[in-house]
Amino acid sequence: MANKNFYITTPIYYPSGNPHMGHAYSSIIADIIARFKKMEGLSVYFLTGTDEHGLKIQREAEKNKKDVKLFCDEISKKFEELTKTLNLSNNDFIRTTEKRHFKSVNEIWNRLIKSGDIYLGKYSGWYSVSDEAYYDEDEIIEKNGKKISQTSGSAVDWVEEESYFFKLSAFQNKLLDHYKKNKDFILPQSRRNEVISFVKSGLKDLSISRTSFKWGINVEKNSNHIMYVWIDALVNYLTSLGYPDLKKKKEYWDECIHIIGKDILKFHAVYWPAMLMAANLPLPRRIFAHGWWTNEGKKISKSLGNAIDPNKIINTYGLDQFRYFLLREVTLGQDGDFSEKALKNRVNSDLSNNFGNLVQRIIKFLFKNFEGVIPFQLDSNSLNNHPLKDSYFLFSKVEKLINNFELSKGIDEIFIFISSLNKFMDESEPWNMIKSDKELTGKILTELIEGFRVIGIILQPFLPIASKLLLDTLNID
Ligand code: ME8
Repeated sequence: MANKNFYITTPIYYPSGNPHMGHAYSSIIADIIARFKKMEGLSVYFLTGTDEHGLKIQREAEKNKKDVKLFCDEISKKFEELTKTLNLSNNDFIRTTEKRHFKSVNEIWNRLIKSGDIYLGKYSGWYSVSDEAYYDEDEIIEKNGKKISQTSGSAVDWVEEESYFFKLSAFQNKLLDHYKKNKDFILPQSRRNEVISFVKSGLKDLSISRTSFKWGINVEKNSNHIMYVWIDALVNYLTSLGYPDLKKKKEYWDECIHIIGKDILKFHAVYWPAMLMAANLPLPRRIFAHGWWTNEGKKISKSLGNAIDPNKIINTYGLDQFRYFLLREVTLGQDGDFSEKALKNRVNSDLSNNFGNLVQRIIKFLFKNFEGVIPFQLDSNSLNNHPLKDSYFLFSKVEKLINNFELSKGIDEIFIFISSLNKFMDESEPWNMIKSDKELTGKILTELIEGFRVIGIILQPFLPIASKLLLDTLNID
């Protein structure tokens, strides 16, 4: 029997600034999959939250002249509010400053000590506070007299201090073996290939503690060391399930999918599985890295001040409209470019013209001519060459696509069906037909409304508001 549990996570976001469209994107992808899995009858656990430690957050709080915990409280609240605005179906919102998380992180650290995978040494190298990441010399370039990371463009500082290390190098072959045996552990395949060549090129031990600042989880037995924020952050996925006590929710962990942006793939696909291997814990099932959004061709960045506020977009265009655009505009896994013009086009042509008008016209017509009562008894055997016939295969088609992370194609299929209903309506012209043949008109309307029923059901994970409205109008539970 198939496993009945399903666990899906978003990255936990840094509350260093207000949430923006990129954050909303990861969360919406995870929400659609979570809702779809629920519809399939699985017991779903969906986690999101905020990643609150590290020098980046400490500095941001200092810049704002705020106590760092109060600063996190304030911004984390905005991320939590966004889960409501986005109507996310998450079961938990985790904050890494919570007590439960300290307990869980300490347990992992102690396990790594016990397995002999942590040792004390001295780190000297480049570190980017903005990326909370270490870089090798060959990843650094000079721009306007400043050292920056070649991949992210963020400034780097030279760091030299005592540090604990994780023996990442010892896991190179085990990781490669895992990728080989689990072909869809990292998706899309192009990202998998990137990770494999990165790991093949050789892994160095990872510095996992710092002594030069205070905002983080102290190493219990050597408290002037603060754990590296990524070691702390990744463990959140276990904390939420009750770790170290996994008794109640272990089955979720076995079915875990991490949805992340491509920027944090190395942490999830290399560091995290190695940590889990060292701690003798099972690995997540899959890691899916989606692409990156730009704003009218420009990278979204704090310095450019061009982050798109999802609240504003939703207030102006609506939540379903925003969800639809993000999904339909780019193939999941690829990069996309945001512009209000593109959003307006999508919303007008697909949602309003293709979908909204069809439903409104037919329902109005039904009320005017049939007092809102479905006039005909549908016989599904008489549906040869009828667009409805295909609709009964739509669920399994969309299901396959979603299980393959082809969310854009999934929604595409639904809108192809909506177009075929539009064509059917145009060709059968119920508004003319009613003058000569009320019975046949009733049959056509019934068929169209049956089509709406199918659409209303299958659109639920994608467009929760519009689908609810449609199903409520049709009086379908
Ligand atoms: O990296 N396009 O947090 P973060 C698409 N705390 N997605 C984007 C995006 C964009 N322009 N900008 C951000 C962190 N994202 C860590 C994660 S997980 C244990 C710790 C999304 O606040 C995307 O999912 O910088 C990316 O991976 C994430 O936000 C980074 O959020």
